Amino acid sequence: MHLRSLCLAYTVSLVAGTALPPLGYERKVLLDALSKRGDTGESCYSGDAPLVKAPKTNVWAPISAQDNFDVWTLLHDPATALNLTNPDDASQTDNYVFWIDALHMNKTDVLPYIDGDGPEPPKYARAIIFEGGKAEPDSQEYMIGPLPVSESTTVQKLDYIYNGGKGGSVPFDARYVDGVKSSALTPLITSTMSNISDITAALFDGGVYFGPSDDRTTLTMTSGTPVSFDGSQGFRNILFRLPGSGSYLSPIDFYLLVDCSGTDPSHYSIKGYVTNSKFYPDESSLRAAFEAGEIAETYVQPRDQSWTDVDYKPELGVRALEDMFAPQTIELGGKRYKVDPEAQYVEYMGWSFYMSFSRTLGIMFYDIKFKGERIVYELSLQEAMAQYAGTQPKASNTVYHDTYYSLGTDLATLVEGYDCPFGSTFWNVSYHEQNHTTVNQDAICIFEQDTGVPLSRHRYGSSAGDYPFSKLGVVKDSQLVVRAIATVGNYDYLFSYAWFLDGSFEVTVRASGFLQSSFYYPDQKKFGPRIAPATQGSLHDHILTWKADFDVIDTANSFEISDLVVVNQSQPWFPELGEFEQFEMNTTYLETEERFNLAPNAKAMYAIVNQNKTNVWGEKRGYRVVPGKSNIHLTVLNSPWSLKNSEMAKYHLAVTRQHDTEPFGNSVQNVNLPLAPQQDFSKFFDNESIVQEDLVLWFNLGMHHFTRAEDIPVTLYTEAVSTILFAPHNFFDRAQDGDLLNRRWIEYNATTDEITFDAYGVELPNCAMSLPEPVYGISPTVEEELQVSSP
Ligand SMILES: *[C@@H]1O[C@H](CO)[C@@H](O)[C@H](O)[C@H]1NC(C)=O
Ligand SMILES: *[C@@H]1O[C@H](CO)[C@@H](O)[C@H](O)[C@H]1NC(C)=O
Ligand SMILES: *[C@@H]1O[C@H](CO)[C@@H](O)[C@H](O)[C@H]1NC(C)=O
Ligand SMILES: *[C@@H]1O[C@H](CO)[C@@H](O)[C@H](O)[C@H]1NC(C)=O
Ligand SMILES: *[C@@H]1O[C@H](CO)[C@@H](O)[C@H](O)[C@H]1NC(C)=O
Ligand SMILES: *[C@@H]1O[C@H](CO)[C@@H](O)[C@H](O)[C@H]1NC(C)=O
Ligand SMILES: *[C@@H]1O[C@H](CO)[C@@H](O)[C@H](O)[C@H]1NC(C)=O
Ligand SMILES: *[C@@H]1O[C@H](CO)[C@@H](O)[C@H](O)[C@H]1NC(C)=O
Ligand SMILES: *[C@@H]1O[C@H](CO)[C@@H](O)[C@H](O)[C@H]1NC(C)=O
Ligand SMILES: *[C@@H]1O[C@H](CO)[C@@H](O)[C@H](O)[C@H]1NC(C)=O
Ligand SMILES: [Cu+2]
Repeated sequence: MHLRSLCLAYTVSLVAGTALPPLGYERKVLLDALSKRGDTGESCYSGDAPLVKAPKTNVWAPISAQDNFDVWTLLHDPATALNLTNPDDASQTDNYVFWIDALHMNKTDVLPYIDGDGPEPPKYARAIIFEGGKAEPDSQEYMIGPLPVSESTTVQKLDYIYNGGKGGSVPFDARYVDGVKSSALTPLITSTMSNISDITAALFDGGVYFGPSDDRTTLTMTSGTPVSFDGSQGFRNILFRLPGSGSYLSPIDFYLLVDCSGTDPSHYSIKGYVTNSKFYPDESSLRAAFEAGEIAETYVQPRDQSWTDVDYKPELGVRALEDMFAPQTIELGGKRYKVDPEAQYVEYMGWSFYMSFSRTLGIMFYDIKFKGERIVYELSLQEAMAQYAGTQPKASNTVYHDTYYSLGTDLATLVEGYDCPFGSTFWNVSYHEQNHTTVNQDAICIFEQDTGVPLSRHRYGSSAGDYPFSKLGVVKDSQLVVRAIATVGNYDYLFSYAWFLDGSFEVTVRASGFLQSSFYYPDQKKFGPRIAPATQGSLHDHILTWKADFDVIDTANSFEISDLVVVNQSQPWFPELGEFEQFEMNTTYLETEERFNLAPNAKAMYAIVNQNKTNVWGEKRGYRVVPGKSNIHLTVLNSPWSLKNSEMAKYHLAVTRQHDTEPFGNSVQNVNLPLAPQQDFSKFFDNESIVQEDLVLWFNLGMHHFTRAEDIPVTLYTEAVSTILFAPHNFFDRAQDGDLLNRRWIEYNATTDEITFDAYGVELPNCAMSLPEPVYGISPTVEEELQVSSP
């Protein structure tokens, strides 16, 4: 048995070196290659994951294309009296559909179905309708059901999931800035910028803006959110940039501040201009300063943006042996997980779960069980927020809530072998736009991977041979990963959910993609370093909030805190020490709903336990919260841009009582309501008891993004990563590794000098393919290579 017999050779010869293949190409090549068996052995690739039938209907599944179409049709039926206009023809003062998605299922209705003989709960859609045609224009959300549409289907206002006081209504000025809303502002911007085109051309290397569809335009504009504080005013703080694929990294030093409250564009006005860190309230003051020579730009954005491309840059030099195919994860023995692609149901090594998808939250997990016992009812991302720091108007006025941008619709095709290992299982996601449904192909991948470390091991005995015998046990580790990548504008958030053999599971988020950067001001380095000729990397926070509705065995759970405390104690057998310091655990239970931060020095252990279920040792069965990398919360807690609409991001952890009326930590148009939120997460904490109740844990992952030159061209996943692990804690009577056959048990008898070696029948598959011959001889060192390649 030789490691060199692995079946990577085909991938080496067929995949490496091909020029820019279309997406999915590598996968096809691999499958073709692996299905062509070599003469000398069998393929290691054993095809698709075995199928399994999900025990129940996936009641959390997205609504079908047909249901969406029928809901769309019902909403537009004059009898429904919503007075809707086709969105493509709509103006701000019309009523039109923003989007349709599945409504979150009430847990109260679902549990009797998945746990007993209860009826399958009815499915509902939710629809956000922009109602500009009303006396008080707003956005109103509706619930439509039961589905499929029938005579009993009703269209009702969807208010019960929001606690801001206005239910599903969002004032016009806080509404999502769609094409209709942004084009209403275009004439004013176009006129304003046209009138100063001589100034911008002189300052910004010919940069002019005559509107989005004018051939002379050489600038592009962008504005952040929020665009309102409480829905009673609308504004836009616009930044101009160079257009192109690297626009995010090519800002110029020019900002336009606009008042655009209400639906009537004739009332929109310019509040002022900002450049050179100075504010000019009107064109004449800007022009006067320009003509007096008071405005000048030291730095110039390069028009050529090829430096922002994530392509091969030979000017960085050559690395020895890097032209060889890199190591890969391959499921050598065949796929060890089962799927029901129809029901989006997965089983792996004792785990089972259903998956769902929403256009705002992306992928979600339901009814997560290990060895038949429920651990988590729901695990889902709730928000991906980012808040920027900076003195200039755009950075200061940037708080992103990516659910606002329908993060789920940005899960796109994954590149096999690069985003996910070769041979992964790929699933599509689909979402609805108007009366049709869009499929994003291969946007979710599932694969099992080698973690590269053993799960557990121990060696007894000594190599010196002074023990009569030695023994060594070592268990192979691996994990199933479900992954998706959401490219929301500039950022590529990579979400991985890993399911471990011992009953642990881990959530990881990584960020790559372009920084939202600022123009470079040498006196503003406190907001980030210079990272390109005229670009500053803007300091910012990413905070991503998850909901984990734990049901440890059942819904009666408690939140346990085991705090390490140092106490002075005396022990009678050490009379000479008197009182001396010891540390012990002070275990308590959170009594009421609370938000809190992780204890410093990780001195507290947190666990969700079922006080009423004990293991064989009489200990309460639970799951531990094991913080990982970069468990942070939002830095600024009292910013007007994120005051009350970002409450979910302000603590590391929060525990609430589960309610059907509190399915989400945030609402999708909350970003424009910092002072009068539609959903105020802090209101969840109303002193309800959480001892042996149905608990929800909300946790935050993220990064304080201390920007750096290495964020060019894009942020690297190595550093921009945050993780959290959940691990069984007295949930079992012992570690769940004893039942794994992928292990070695080695015994050595010093008397007889005999070694016995047990592989439990699990052998390395012999695919009988040879890897390229190694290059023998002494090759140059890195230093020698650098001397050769340096000019
Ligand atoms: C229907 O909407 C239009 C705008 O699209 C509006 O002018 C009209 O007044 C509305 N009709 C009713 C009955 O509300
Ligand atoms: C979910 O529960 C809430 C609160 O009881 C109720 O108002 C709502 O109608 C339920 N939703 C569905 C879809 O049944
Ligand atoms: C631009 O200039 C024209 C002509 O002077 C003027 O009518 C218009 O109001 C100006 N636009 C703005 C936004 O000031
Ligand atoms: C994904 O979508 C493509 C194109 O619509 C379809 O051919 C394929 O069967 C889908 N895959 C799965 C797993 O549903
Ligand atoms: C969907 O709506 C568009 C615009 O109203 C319409 O042109 C198209 O025919 C509709 N599609 C179907 C399948 O009805
Ligand atoms: C223990 O006693 C020592 C001596 O009095 C004191 O310095 C120390 O702070 C005490 N530690 C704690 C945890 O109270
Ligand atoms: C244990 O924790 C409780 C609750 O926080 C606290 O009242 C008590 O003082 C702690 N005990 C010790 C020894 O620190
Ligand atoms: C524990 O379980 C018993 C038996 O099922 C039940 O009667 C009791 O109410 C439970 N206690 C708690 C605190 O959940
Ligand atoms: C919370 O409830 C407890 C009893 O359940 C009560 O003693 C306490 O005063 C309440 N706190 C607040 C802030 O309402
Ligand atoms: C080692 O081998 C000797 C001789 O066969 C035997 O007596 C002894 O029991 C063995 N020791 C162990 C630990 O198996
Ligand atoms: Cu960042």
